[in-house]
Amino acid sequence: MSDLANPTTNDKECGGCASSVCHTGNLARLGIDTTGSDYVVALAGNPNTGKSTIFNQLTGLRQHVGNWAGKTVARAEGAYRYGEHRYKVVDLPGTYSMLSTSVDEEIARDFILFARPDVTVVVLDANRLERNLHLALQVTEITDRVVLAVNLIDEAKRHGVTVDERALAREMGVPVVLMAARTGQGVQQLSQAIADVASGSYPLRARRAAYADAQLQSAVEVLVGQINRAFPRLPNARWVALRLLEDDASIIRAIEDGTLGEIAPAETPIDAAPSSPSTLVQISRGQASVSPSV
Ligand SMILES: Nc1nc2c(ncn2[C@@H]2O[C@H](COP(=O)(O)OP(=O)(O)O)[C@@H](O)[C@H]2O)c(=O)[nH]1
Ligand SMILES: [Mg+2]
Repeated sequence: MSDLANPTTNDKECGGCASSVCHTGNLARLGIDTTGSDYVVALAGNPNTGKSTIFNQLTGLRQHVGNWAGKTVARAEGAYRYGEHRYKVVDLPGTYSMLSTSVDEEIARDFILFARPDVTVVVLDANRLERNLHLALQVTEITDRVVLAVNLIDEAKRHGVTVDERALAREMGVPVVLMAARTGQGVQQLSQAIADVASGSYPLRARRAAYADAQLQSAVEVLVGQINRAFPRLPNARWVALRLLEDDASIIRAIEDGTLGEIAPAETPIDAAPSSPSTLVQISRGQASVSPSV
């Protein structure tokens, strides 16, 4: 275990020093200096799972930690260096679902979907693993560049709950790190897991839902083709197609008002593309009434 296990020492060293570098083992906290980052790391998770606590441990910054809703109003950014690479970390607002229902959730969802961070850390509460894994499964639908940080294991231990991180990593196909972030436990291991995923040295095999339904499968394929033509640079067309088939109001709105195009600007003007956004929505509505359950 590194000296990160003793956050008091680190806090004293860092002391809010956003400008100076604080070294802790292989990890150097770079505060707000995100220049020259090699990789972007997003911190996602349900509210109160310890995202901001982990953000602070990694960057040496003091993003507000507390337990009221909406405390991470926008996304906070900071940086650290681990080994030879610099990492920009983005502390996203708490989210229960990638099927966003609030502005906060939309910020988190759009960042993971469209800004395509090199690594998305999904922070989970070890005491509410089942509920928290719902979000983890939705994120692994979008990207397999994921690390699961199972936090609050100190509390879980007190409640007699143990988490088998190897079994979870096997099931989910991504690395799992057990953490008690408030005391710094697991921060070094998290940095290593992030480095492994960022560099591609971890053999990722993220769990994906298999769509056995042939009708659904072909509806998705038709829509993916149309979406790619309307928004050639949009990542995750498959995810957008599934949401359209579900009649997801926020995605339909983003297509109709052009926001989806702004997120990932088209290389060719949308008018010149064979499929316009409004045809897309019509096409999705014309598809067989199959309902994907992601
Ligand atoms: N016992 C314990 N509490 C923690 C741990 N990590 C965070 N907390 C506390 O959990 C609460 C929520 O943490 P915060 O980082 O604000 O969560 P966020 O909403 O996900 O950003 C705060 O009171 C933290 O001090 C941990 O590993 N163990
Ligand atoms: Mg927070």
